[in-house]
Amino acid sequence: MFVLSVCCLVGIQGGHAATEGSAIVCAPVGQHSAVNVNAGDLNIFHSASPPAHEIRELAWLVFGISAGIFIVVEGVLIWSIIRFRKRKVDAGEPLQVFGSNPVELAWTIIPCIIVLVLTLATVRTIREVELESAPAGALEVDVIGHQWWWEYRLPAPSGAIVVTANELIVPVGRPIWLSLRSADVIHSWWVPRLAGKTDVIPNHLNHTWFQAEAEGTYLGQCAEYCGNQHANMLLRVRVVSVEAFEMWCAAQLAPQVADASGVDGRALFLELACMNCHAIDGVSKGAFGPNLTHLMSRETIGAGAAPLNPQTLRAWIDDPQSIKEGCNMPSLKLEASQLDAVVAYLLTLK
Ligand code: HEC
Ligand SMILES: [Cu+2]
Repeated sequence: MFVLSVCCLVGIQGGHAATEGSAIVCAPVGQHSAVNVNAGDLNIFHSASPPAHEIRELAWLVFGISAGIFIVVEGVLIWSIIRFRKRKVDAGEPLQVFGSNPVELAWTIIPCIIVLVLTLATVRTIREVELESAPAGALEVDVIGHQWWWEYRLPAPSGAIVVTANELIVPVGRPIWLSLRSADVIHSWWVPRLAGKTDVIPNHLNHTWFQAEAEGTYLGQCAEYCGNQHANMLLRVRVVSVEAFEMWCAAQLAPQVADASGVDGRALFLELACMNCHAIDGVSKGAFGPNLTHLMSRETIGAGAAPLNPQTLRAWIDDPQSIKEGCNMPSLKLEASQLDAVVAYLLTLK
């Protein structure tokens, strides 16, 4: 019992410590860390969506029961240490009890009831968190985990599919049904304030859902160790109004505006290896790296490794390893003039 209570407490407190605090996702962004794009609330107790509420309530229940057990067990322990401590005048041995049926029954039945209550509460939570199929009216989003970034595919109101990376933009108040797949190893999609962790497994389709109650940016991170840049595989869900979502979709589907500043860079993008790994609508079809069609609509680069701005973009193209060491994009060792042209082109991808 004592072990059980301590384990429960440590478990809960561990979970608490790991989710509390503002900026625990400290990406090593090197010299680009002026703005901390990853400061945000990751506290499971600040839930903002039905599955996250369920998980929070269960966490409190388990914590409450464990705390009760802890207080009773520690109380009796401390009481007996004081009551039966060694004294000058020996009070004799405490009462020795052998084979007392009431005592044996009490410490068998009470823990069984506690375990039963916890099991039932957990099963109930799992049933509410894990739905069999998409809730009515849900927006159905495909999520694909890659080492070390997230691909999203979601239908715009027109039915056309928007493909983007690392930042999921969804309308407030609408259920979001995620279908999760992996392109390589096991990842886990976890945005603590919206939903629990869901494993993203190669050759296996998993689902999860959330329904954000308020607009804002919700942060998360890959929660299953997936290789050397696992810590920089961050999640960003931007919950916006229905109108803003529709506008965002329209902008994502809009064709590129031909811009003179991008002409040379576009040619280089096609000449260099970039096009083999990256898709840009109407330009290239590479699928190994993130879709860059509307790159500049994102807030971060490299799945939260740094804020996205012209400086970090240039540093990234020059040498991605300087921002995200070990990531799967090589430095193509471009000359300064090539770098300028490619960056100028990427900056037109709004
Ligand atoms: C071998 C494949 C490969 C090549 C070649 C390649 N990239 Fe990448 N690129 C990637 C991968 C993989 C990522 C994602 C890295 C990560 O976040 O872990 C990436 C990320 C990026 C990003 C950041 C996207 C985002 O939203 O975070 C940009 C911009 C980019 N690449 C541009 C380029 C350009 C320009 C070239 C050519 C000069 C190029 N890439 C060549 C694989 C490649
Ligand atoms: Cu991962």
